[in-house]
Amino acid sequence: MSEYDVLCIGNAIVDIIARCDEAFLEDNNIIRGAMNLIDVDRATLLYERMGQAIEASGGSAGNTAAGIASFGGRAAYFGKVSNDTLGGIFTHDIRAQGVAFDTRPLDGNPPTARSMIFVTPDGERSMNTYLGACVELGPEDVEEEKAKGAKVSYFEGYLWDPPRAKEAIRMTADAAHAAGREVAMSLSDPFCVDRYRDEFLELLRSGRVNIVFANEHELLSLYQTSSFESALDAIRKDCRLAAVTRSERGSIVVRGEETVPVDAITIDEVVDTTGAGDLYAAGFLYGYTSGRSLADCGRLGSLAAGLVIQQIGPRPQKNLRYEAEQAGLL
Ligand code: GMP
Repeated sequence: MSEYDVLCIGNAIVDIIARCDEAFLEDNNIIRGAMNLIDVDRATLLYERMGQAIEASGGSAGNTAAGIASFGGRAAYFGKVSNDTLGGIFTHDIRAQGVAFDTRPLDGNPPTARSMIFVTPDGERSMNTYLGACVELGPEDVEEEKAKGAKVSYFEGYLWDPPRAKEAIRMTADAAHAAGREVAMSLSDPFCVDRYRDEFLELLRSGRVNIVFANEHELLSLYQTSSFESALDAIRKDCRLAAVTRSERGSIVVRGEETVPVDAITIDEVVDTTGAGDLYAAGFLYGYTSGRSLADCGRLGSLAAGLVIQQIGPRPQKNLRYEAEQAGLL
């Protein structure tokens, strides 16, 4: 018996979200559509320049865990916050969604991570992340029983930025595999892939990672090619199961010789793309751990991703189980 469907591991971050125009990104040297890492001084500067904002719990894998719980799945989370206001908000929100979250918080220093997210009129999000407490996540935070008891352990590629989180991932993956479980990862961001390309390829090729989530840009970055077809062929060989998202063109799931194209849902207006990939992974992994076909896993991913981009903030306000039932997917 498994205790959890999915254990998610990631940088525990509170998002601070505001709209801006295109010029703002250029004037402030923010790479559009990317996750930009910032230090505390730049965080202060950007916050001073930011317009009226709203705060919402985020963190890529945290959003995935919250999404899985919203579908009715059993989710757990490892991530480091501090004992401060933002840490309290993060902890409240993820637990209120029904996710088991017991990572010991820091005593206040460094403070809980925050990402200042600027959303341009087209709905694209450009993130500026101060990692704060996340730099302290390490092997001492691995709750082995949770890793052994989860059908899938899923982590973000972003965890290669803080210094010791990768050690926690290796421990978790080994515990999971020893218990006959599977390990999944997200490639997170094309620039993150560029920073850790060789290590990510090694994770896939060594079999430490069994399932990979990537968007088109991350996949092309991984293989340093401009050809989607050749990148897809490469990932097929490097990883047992891959789900590649392509914004409004939906996603493609590949497993060996199998190729499953999945449509995106029809969207009225893209409000804020924050969380699209995270919620795609949530839907997919909820479906996967409940034994559904790859096509249905992809459809559940499309539904959750499509809902989260029609609202502000990275965690769906709607109940995903209800929405999936209404859509005839559950
Ligand atoms: O990016 C992950 C997923 O989010 C995609 O596979 C789509 O399901 C969804 N998505 C992201 N951007 C868009 C968009 O612009 N339009 C639509 N319809 N879906 C999107």
